[in-house]
Amino acid sequence: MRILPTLILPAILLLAACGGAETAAPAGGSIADVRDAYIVQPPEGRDITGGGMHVTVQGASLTLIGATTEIADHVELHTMSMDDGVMQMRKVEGFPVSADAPLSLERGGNHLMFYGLQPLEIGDEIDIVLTFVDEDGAEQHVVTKAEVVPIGG
Ligand SMILES: [Cu+2]
Repeated sequence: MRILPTLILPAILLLAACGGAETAAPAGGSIADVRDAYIVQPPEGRDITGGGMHVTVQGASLTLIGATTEIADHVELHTMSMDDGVMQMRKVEGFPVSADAPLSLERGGNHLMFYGLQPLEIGDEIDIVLTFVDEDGAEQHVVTKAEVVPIGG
């Protein structure tokens, strides 16, 4: 089994080169791992919705700076807070994530907001491409599958 590491390494480099790797490891060595991603099915006739996921990082901290998906025109990073008893969402430029402080995006808190959605069916699995940047400004892309869930679920 000693031959395995030498076989696997070129395959990883090849995937990273074409941007297709699930977890790309740049020279800096930080690896982002994304789990449990979901997109909430919007009410009928609406094309805006929210979504979430859980992100952990091994190595130096990263910042999530954006997301794209084929089923939405664009995706924003939002915070949510209560101002005078009113829920307020605000667009932000990035969410930091480190080994000590994982990032949870969820309904009622920090979340992803999808605009210009195509129709979604409950249970659909949607690819989302997340862009992270490290402290040196190097970008890293992570592809994750998000499940479409009902609004009350
Ligand atoms: Cu929002």
